[in-house]
Amino acid sequence: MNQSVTFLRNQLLIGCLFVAQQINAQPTAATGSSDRVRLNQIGFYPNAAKVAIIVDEQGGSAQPFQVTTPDGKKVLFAGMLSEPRKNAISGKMARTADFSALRTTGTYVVNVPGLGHSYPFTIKPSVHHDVAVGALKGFYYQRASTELPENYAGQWHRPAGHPDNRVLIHPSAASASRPAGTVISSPWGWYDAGDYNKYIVNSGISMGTLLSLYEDFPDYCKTLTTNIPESKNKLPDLLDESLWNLRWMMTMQDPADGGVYHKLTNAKFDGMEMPDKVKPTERYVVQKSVTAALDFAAVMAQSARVFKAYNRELPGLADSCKAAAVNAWKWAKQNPNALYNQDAMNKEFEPDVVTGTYGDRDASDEWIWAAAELYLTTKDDTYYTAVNLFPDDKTPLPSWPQVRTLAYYSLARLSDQLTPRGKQDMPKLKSHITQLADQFRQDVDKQAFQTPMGKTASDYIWGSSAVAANQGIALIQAYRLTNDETYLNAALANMDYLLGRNAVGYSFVTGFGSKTTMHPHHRPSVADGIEAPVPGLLSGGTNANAARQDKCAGYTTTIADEVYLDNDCSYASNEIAINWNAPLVYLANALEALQSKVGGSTAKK
Ligand code: 9MR
Ligand code: 9MR
Repeated sequence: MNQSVTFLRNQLLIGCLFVAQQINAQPTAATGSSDRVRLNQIGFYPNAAKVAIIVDEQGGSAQPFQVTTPDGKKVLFAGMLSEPRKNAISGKMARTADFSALRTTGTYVVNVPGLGHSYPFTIKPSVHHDVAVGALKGFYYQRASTELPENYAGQWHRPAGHPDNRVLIHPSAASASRPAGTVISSPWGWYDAGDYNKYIVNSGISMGTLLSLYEDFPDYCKTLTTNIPESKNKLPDLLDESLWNLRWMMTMQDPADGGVYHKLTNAKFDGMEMPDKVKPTERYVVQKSVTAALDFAAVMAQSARVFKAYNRELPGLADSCKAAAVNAWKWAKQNPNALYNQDAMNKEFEPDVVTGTYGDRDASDEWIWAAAELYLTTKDDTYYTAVNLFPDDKTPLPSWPQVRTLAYYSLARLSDQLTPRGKQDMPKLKSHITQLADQFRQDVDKQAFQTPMGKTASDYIWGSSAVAANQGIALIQAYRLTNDETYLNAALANMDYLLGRNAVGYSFVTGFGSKTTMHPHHRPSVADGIEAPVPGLLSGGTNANAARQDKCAGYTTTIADEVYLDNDCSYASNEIAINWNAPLVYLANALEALQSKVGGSTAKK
């Protein structure tokens, strides 16, 4: 920020404080809390943009607002609401209360005379620290095959479930050395979501996202502690947590041929019971798939890099990961058409499997991701040239069926380690990433909620919270390439979205915020008899098609950015999942790591 801007800002602040005192001298009638004031319910960094959105505003006359202590007695800031802006999705009008100039540490509310005040929030450094740590701890609560003792899990402690030490080879996965019914051991890993199955494809992007957080911010990540059983060992907790799932993933590779089973699953979903209370039933590994093999190869290759530094603590692990990656890649080369098609599989084999499919009709992006990670780990150009890294000008937002851009992130991150062949493409690669981020950053100030999330109704899909978080990651990747803080400010705005500045007024992170998801489609949260849901889990969130998809009763609207039901029947808008939590972990922790760089109001460009 240049000096004259700082000066103007200080003048404005002094002016506001002066007005504030006057207002204080003539107190307005006290108003209660209002759900119409939407903001990040956790709070704001002192130097960052601070915005609340007043929804359902008809507009008209100029209207003041104040930021006060929660008791309303002390006014810290006074300003005017913006002119109304139209929400392009709902057509509803909203106004902005921008109090970015208030930088004084404390806990406050935004008060709109005649309307009411917001939930309390805090302005302080490291304001997202607890939610950043809590989201990572969320993975601990998802651990399969282990007890969660009270000293780590608090009131959510529970006995072990799903030991997975006697898992059957499903007929679809039979091979010469492992005929159908062969028993293998495949314990550990994280439960995928609200269900208790374990899926390689979804583990792939989740692991890639967490390991990328580590590779992007290693020093910061070493300071993160989550109070898990491994907290006292020499590894950062982020890596210990990732290892819990990595070790499971390794068991999913057939040592005979390098192929990787698509998932470890029941034939049917478990009931809504605790892990140790579900009806005993067979667990199977099913068909090897090319998407599973390639996502696995990418994760193993990246793990080989990350865990190399811990060879003393984990002797041989990095080498095993590298070998696993190479073997999975070789299998994929021999089986490029082995897509996972559950319906076709069920026609051919018994028993039918009806759990999550993570089926994907196009593996070209998985090829790109695996090739890039293998190339970065081995420095072998043949991986790089095995695929067309830039099949078109697109840079798709990462999601479980679309992992191309994860390759771009990794190549950009390690650009100083590329071979000459890879270096050639760097300018192109960088422009792919910045073009993606530019789409999200563009016109944020024209949006009703002042967030990149929700510029288009198509953002509101199953797991839309992860759309917001992954947009945030794309913006942070662009910031890392350019040092342009406007990318960072836009990423922070999506954090605000997730924590309450949105069209439904919920913080989608369990346990964080005043009005937050209480009834996620999450078996332990439903069955444990504890009122509070397991904390640190990201609800999938608003989903325009949820009513049709889960047929839960109680949806009251079809407006795309408002279809959300905090009810455990709503698995299409209120489940939790590891591939949604992982980008939350990335976004929250990256913002914490970069907090000294965020700044300015959203209006400043
Ligand atoms: O609990 C299941 C959840 O994890 C899945 O996302 C969802 C869609 O596949 O299915 C849920 O299971 C429901 C099943 O599909 C239909 N019968 C009721 C199950 C629990 O609500
Ligand atoms: O996240 C998945 C979403 O993209 C799909 O539309 C949906 C239906 O196939 O499935 C979601 O994944 C679920 C998985 O199939 C089973 N475990 C719970 C996942 C989150 O709902």
